[in-house]
Amino acid sequence: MASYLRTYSIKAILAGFGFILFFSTEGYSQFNYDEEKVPEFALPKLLTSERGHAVNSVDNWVNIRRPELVSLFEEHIYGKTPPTNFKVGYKVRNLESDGLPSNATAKEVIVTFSKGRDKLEMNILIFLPKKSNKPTPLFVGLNFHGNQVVSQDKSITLTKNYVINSGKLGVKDNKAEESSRGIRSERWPVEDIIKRGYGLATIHCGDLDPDFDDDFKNGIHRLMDKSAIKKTSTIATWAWGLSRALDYFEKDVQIDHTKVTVVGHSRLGKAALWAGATDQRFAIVISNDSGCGGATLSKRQFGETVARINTSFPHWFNSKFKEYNNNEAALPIDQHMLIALMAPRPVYVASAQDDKWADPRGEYLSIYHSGKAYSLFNAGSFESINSPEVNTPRINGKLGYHMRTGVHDITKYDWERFMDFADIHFK
Ligand code: GTR
Repeated sequence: MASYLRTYSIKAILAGFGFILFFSTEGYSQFNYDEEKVPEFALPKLLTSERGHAVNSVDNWVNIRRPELVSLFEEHIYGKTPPTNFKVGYKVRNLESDGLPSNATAKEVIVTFSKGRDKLEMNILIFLPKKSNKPTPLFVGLNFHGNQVVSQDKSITLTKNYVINSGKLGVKDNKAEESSRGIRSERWPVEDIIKRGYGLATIHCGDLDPDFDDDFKNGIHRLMDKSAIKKTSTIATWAWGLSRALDYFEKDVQIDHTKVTVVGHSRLGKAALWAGATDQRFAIVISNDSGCGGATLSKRQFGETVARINTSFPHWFNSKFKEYNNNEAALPIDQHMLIALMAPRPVYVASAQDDKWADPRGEYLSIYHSGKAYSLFNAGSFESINSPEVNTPRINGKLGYHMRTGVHDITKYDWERFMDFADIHFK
């Protein structure tokens, strides 16, 4: 126990240190931000099967290419999704308080996964419109620092789990404090979402797997067989949690589980994409500034690189992905194929102009090239390889993209576009 605690705190200090380094300009300077200096690169062929056959029908895609690609992403990048052989229990706690958005009802659903005597709890915070007499379509996304950051309201449970240091008030030594209530409310515009007729559910990613490299000893990994642990990754585990939330939505009569949009920002956008790829029950998939290992192309040398992400965050991806450090050309897949795994469901990629680290151009190219899979379904594709102007969303069939002005963040502008997109497909 003592040595475990020691490892835990040393890792926490290192994680904090890495965070400071990451945000110092020095850490950035060695990376390429010059479009002119992007070396030529070749993308693997989306519509050619591993046996070299042309994939030219929906049938070929669904039965041959899609399963091949899911396996390739598992093998080379994300690892295996944790198993589902746990006993699952649900406990609902309605929140009643004046501090909650006036147009919403709120509840927490405590999902307990148990194996023998060991158990893990995941807390889903759900807001639904007060005035609704039919099942509500819902957005679901993970949060970085605990559900309490969404609203100042005191009735929301303050997470006791490890949170990453935010550089903002309210987190000390990777523990959330009372003052963290509402610190991210601008990222979660609950009232606006409810006004537009949607519900919102969020889960702290640290409930599933705390975001530091501990060789998978905590979170749901505690309950898993050793052999399975080695094959997974933190991104796959977060995606697994999103799917388990969807299991609950299927049982809740207030929620329209056929209209659940999975959304995520940054590292949690990577998780949203992998959740959408592995679980086709998600009706719409949205990536916000997810960058390297998310929506952007790995083979394009711009901003964050595979070597850098694997060094800073070794736990996010599987061990095989490390073989592509400074060796992206050898990767048999790239992220346009990940976006294509959403086909024919609607998918939206959002970038921010000044978020060069996430490579907005690479994010656009990724969704652009995924269009070939969407075309098999007559579900749209972008005509132009040129990125659209800033603040000018581009939508064609089931594909959506925008690049807003500003920095790495998820803003009211982003949410409004996501809801416009959901309106097109749901209403
Ligand atoms: C950065 C990481 C990015 C992105 C970001 C975030 O440190 O390099 O890939 O995921 O964190 O999650 O905010």
